[in-house]
Amino acid sequence: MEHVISVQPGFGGFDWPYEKARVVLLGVPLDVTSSYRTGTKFAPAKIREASANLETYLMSARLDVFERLGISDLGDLSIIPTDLAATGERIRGVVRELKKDGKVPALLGGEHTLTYFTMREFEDAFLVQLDAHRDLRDEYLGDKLCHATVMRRVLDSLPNERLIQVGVRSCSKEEAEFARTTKIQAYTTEQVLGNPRKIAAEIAGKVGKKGVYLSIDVDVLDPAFAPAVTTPEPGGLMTVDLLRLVRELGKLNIRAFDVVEVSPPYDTGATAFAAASIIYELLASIASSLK
Ligand SMILES: [Mn+2]
Repeated sequence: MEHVISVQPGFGGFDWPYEKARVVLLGVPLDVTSSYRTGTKFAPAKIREASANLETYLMSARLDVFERLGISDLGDLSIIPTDLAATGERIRGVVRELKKDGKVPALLGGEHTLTYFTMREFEDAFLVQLDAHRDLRDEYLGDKLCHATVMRRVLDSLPNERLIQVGVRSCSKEEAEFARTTKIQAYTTEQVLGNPRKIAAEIAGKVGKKGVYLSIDVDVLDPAFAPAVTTPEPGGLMTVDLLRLVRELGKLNIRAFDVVEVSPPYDTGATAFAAASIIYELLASIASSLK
C-alpha cells in the first residue's frame, strides 16, 4: 500500500494475511493542528504496545478476537507534517483502497482531524462520534480544518441528520447555537452515564441499515481514566461505561472506525491501555455480530 510503513509487531501481535483480514488497522500519526498538547504522533506505537499486554480473549464476548475475526495491521501511514491536504489525500487513498477490497478500516490516530478525510469515503453512512467536545467550530485560531472544527467540516458534505454526537460536555456558544439551529443529534455525558445500553439502542433505531463510521475521541473518557489526551475535559465517562457503549455499538454495521487524540508524552500508560482495551471490545463485538 502506498505511503505505508509496516510495523512489527502489529496490533495484538497476531497479524492475519491481508487477503484474509476483515478488519485492517492503519496507524495515522497525524499531529499538526493541536492548540494545546501535541504528541498524538506517538499514539499508534503506544496503543500497539498496550495491545500486546492485554488479553485477546474477551470475557464479555466469550471469544478470542484473533480466532474469530481476521485482523491485519498495515503499519503507519507516512505523514507530511507541513502539508495537511497532501497527508489527507494519502489517508483517503489508503482508506479508499481498503473499502474497495471489502475491508473495515480501523484507524489508530493521531489527531481527530483525520476523521474528515476518512469520512469522505463513507458519506452514505452515519457518523457516530464519541467525544467530550463537539468539534463544530467553523474556524479555530484562523484554521478552517483542525481538531476543533473537524465535525463542522465533515458536515460541509454529510447531511446534518447523519451525525450523532455521544458523551459531549463542552462547546463554545457559537457551536451550541449551530448545533441547535441545525438540529445536530447529541447525547451528553450525563445522558450516557449509567445508560449506555439504552443510548445504543436509540442510536441503532436511527441508523437502521445504513451502517456506522464510529469515531472515538478518547477524551470522551474522564481525565481520571484517560489523562493523556490533547485537550482533557473533566466530567467524563468511566472506562466501564465506554466499554459497554462500544460493545453495544459494535453490533451495528460498523463500516470503519477510528480512535484518536491520545498523547503518550502525558501518559502513565493508562490512556494507551484504555484505548487498546476499547479497540479490543469493539473488535470482539464486531466478531460476535458476524454470521
Ligand atoms: Mn474530538
